[in-house]
Amino acid sequence: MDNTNNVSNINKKKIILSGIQPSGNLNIGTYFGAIKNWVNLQNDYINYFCVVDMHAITVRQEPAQLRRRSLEVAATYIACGIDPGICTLFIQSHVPAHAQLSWVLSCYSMFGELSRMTQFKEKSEQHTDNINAGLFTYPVLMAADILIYNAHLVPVGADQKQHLELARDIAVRFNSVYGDVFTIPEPYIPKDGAKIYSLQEPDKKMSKSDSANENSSVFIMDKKDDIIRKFKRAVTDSEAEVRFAGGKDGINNLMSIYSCATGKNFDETEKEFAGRGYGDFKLAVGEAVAEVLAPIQKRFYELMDNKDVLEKILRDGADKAAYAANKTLSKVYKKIGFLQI
Ligand code: ATP
Ligand code: LTN
Repeated sequence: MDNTNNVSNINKKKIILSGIQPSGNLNIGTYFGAIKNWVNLQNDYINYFCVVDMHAITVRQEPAQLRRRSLEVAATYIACGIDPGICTLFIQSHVPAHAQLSWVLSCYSMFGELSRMTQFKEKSEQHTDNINAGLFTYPVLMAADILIYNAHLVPVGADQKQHLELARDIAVRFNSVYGDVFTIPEPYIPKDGAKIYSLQEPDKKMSKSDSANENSSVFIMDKKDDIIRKFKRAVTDSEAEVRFAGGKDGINNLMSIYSCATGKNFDETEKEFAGRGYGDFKLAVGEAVAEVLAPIQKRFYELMDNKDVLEKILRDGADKAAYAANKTLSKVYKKIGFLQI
């Protein structure tokens, strides 16, 4: 890769990188906000998709569960349609260069800018007993994940926009001192599904580490009956009109989810459910989501029954990723003046 993107750009595909933390069961927010877009983009890019286990330990994880979830998240990527034949899939901690670059970048990241990160502020409030330094420097490691592959595009949900901006600022700052070392990455935030909200508190993001109310999130691996039940219980308003409008957070969220699952726009949905109650609509959303998830679940269980295959994909992925990452790291080490012998 070696800065290369500039040199032989003409015939070369651009690079995508993204990742998800193995910090809980994946929900439809992660699917519609992130993974579905990776799948749609993968044929047009050089792709790196990782399971960011080092980010996950910024919050306490039970070791056996972290191990299991790391494999499950990788299996979910493939089950959702990520093709390991054209994408490099790997576990973040298997490529030590991410942590090495992260240290260097932390010396080019300012205390003030890290203090402004909303995710840090939110997680500090949720985990008052464990406001560790990793939680604070989390976005620096994320910048390293991205910059080490010279990624052009980073497909994420809207909540990650601020972290992406920071990664860009760090890259620009570094380049202004040492020349064109890093590609400046762009976020790719989908129009539909950029932020899926909790079914119980529709002004809050549906979050995989929110275990307070099991009806808040629909998980990718939920059974059809549970999916339908959760949508039936979704919080809405006292009107009975399926219409996208201010003050109707619950219905707006269900309309977004319906649009992600069926491809129908809001006008079409309003017409389809004109004069019908919320009960009918909620059932239709539940059925549409269950239909999208059914084939993903089937593939997931097949993959989990073939752990050897999955582990080989991840081993090969880590080798390929490490090769690219180490090239960037060497270049950075040279630029900043680390002795090469
Ligand atoms: P946690 O709650 O453990 O912090 P999370 O649910 O926010 O995790 P991440 O692993 O941080 O999930 O996010 C994975 C990807 O999915 C990111 O690109 C993120 O923007 C996206 N994403 C997560 N939740 C949603 C959501 N509710 N709507 C849209 N995108 C989402
Ligand atoms: N912070 C991201 C996860 C993440 C990520 C990345 C996303 C870690 N490293 C690199 C894109 C690119 C989140 O979703 N919470």
